Amino acid sequence: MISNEKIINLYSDSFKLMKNVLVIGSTGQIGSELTMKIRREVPGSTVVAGYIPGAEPKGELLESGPAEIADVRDAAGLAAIVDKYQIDTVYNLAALLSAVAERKPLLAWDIQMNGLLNILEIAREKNCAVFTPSSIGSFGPETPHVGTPQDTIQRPRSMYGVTKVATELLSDYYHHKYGVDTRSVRFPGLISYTTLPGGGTTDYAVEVYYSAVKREEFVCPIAPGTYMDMMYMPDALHAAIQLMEADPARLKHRNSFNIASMSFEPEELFTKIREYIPDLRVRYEVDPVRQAIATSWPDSMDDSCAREEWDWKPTYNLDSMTRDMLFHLREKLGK
Ligand code: AKB
Repeated sequence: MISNEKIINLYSDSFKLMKNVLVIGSTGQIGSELTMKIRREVPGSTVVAGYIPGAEPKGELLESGPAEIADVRDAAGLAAIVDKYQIDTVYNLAALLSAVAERKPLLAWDIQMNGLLNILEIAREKNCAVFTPSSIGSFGPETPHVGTPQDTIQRPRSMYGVTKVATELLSDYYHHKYGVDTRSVRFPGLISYTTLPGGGTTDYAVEVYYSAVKREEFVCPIAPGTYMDMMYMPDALHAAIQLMEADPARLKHRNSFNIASMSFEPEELFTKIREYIPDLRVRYEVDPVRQAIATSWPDSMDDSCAREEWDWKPTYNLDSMTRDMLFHLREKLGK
């Protein structure tokens, strides 16, 4: 066990800008944008786009930097990438989202838990910092739903939630026991126009923008009145970088910080979109699996610890996000 004093020294040494970064899951909803943002904005960084066969990087993501097969279940393959590029920071974005994880719980466990263990062991041996996102999915029905505190009951009933709580605990364990620089945020539902999410409970809040721009009827799987925390991707990316570059001496928490920017239920979102596309058509066909998950999640999280410990502050609200989403989707879809 490393003493507290030793850990503090170790951290002051490691308080530096990330340089050689591995993004595992670089072609997913978060990874595709995070990889490009670090490549563009962190001076002198090398960012390896990690992917699995069948989800190869394309276009700018492929052309603007190195790419390697990085399957979290292949410890030797990951260690070889860390050695080859002298990786100092790993963004571990490999995960099955909540609805898919309910259909494939064993695969979700394998990727989320065995994969994480591989990464943490490599980080311990090779001195890497590790960011593995948690989620509003780490909370459950007994959690206070409004103003959900940073430290509160976490008894989720979904496999996704179980793996997220275990991720938080295991990441903190490696930090306390071995001094591994693990840090994380609990992401709300993320809304973006570059890459679609796949199989989450909050996906409806992305898909409705596509339907609105394409002038197609939207079939909503979540019941009216169901509040969930949501966030626009630029704020989420900013959080993922800002936290990894925060002064470790200020961090009282690590795995994982509540971050929040907006909370809405389906009707509020549709009303906002109709301010810009008045003829948006919506029909409800509630999916019982997603609805049960959504009902068990917080309505709105309290993110005051993130604000205090590393100056977290979101930029977008529902209106500014909606204007930006519609602008970019019209361009992307040629509408
Ligand atoms: C999901 O809906 O599964 C994710 C999440 C909130 O973690 N978007």
